[in-house]
Amino acid sequence: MAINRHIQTLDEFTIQQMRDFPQATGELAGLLRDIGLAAKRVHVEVNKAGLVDILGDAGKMNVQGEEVKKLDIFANNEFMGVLRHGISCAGIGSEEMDEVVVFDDEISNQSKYVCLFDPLDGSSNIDVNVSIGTIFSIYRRVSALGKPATQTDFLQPGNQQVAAGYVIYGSSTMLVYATRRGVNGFTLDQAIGEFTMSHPNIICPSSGKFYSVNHGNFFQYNEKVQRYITNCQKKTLAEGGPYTQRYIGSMVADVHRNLIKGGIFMYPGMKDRPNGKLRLLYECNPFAFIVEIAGGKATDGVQRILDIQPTEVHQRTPFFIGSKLMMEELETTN
Ligand code: AHM
Repeated sequence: MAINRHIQTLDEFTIQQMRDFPQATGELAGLLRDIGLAAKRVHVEVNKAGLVDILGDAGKMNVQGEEVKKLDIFANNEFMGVLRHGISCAGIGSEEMDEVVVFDDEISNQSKYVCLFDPLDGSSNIDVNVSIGTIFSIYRRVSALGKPATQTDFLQPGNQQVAAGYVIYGSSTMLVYATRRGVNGFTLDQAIGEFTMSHPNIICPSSGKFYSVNHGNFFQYNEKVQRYITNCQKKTLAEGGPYTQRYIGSMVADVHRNLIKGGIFMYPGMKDRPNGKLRLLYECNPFAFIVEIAGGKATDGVQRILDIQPTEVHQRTPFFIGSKLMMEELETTN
């Protein structure tokens, strides 16, 4: 008898997906379950922010010279701890750690996957109750199983990602992840403590009304980017304009909105910072993968983000991402 259930949890979904592949070992499903667990713990702490002494600076700088918040460290430790104790991950790279960490033990050395994380993106927004997020990227190792993972496993181009996703700690907490089979979103049902399917098969609209960019840096951008931004403002009603500027300063929230509603997000290079601010491996690549699978595009202004061969774990890149037609309009602006 077919049972009509309206609720499908993240674990049920990933296991069901795995059943379509008889050769699957369940490691990826296990990894996503571990990430979901760490995300729930971070959700609890983010929601306590203000009640307990978790707000504010930790009093040190990270490897990129940025202030570290206490919640950054908490989130990093949670993801690190859960994955280290799981059986599906051979090592992780994180915004909060100078070097990648390889879990060199008998079980982890057999694990097929490595992960890269921004444990808490948008953390300068933590103290003011604005949505923040976690971003993750999963690769199949290229080094031999049975041995510790190597740096090469982490320095693969984004087009080699097996899965990528993000968690948004917003008015509700959501986990969105993509594999080559599609993008699906799960909202945390606090009554049962599970991520449940809420946004099946997300498709990014081919165009939208939103453009997201830090206007304060306008005169730091090159002329092409300035012209594109000005064109967004000059669009007539008949052209679907003028576009609306929406910029939270929390990329997870900005890109999530544009993914669902249609729009373009830009963090261009600047005169004094030609590579911009955002990190290729754990900020841009995962979003580029998700948005491309959903039908959108992502570039560094010249080439596809996913085709960039990384050379360093913490390297930065200019970043343009969003609805296909808006991206094409940017590309043809001169
Ligand atoms: P963070 O990891 O220090 O929070 O920096 C990343 C964030 C992104 O979420 C956001 O898009 C960007 O920094 C905002 O930067 P700016 O304030 O320069 O516009």
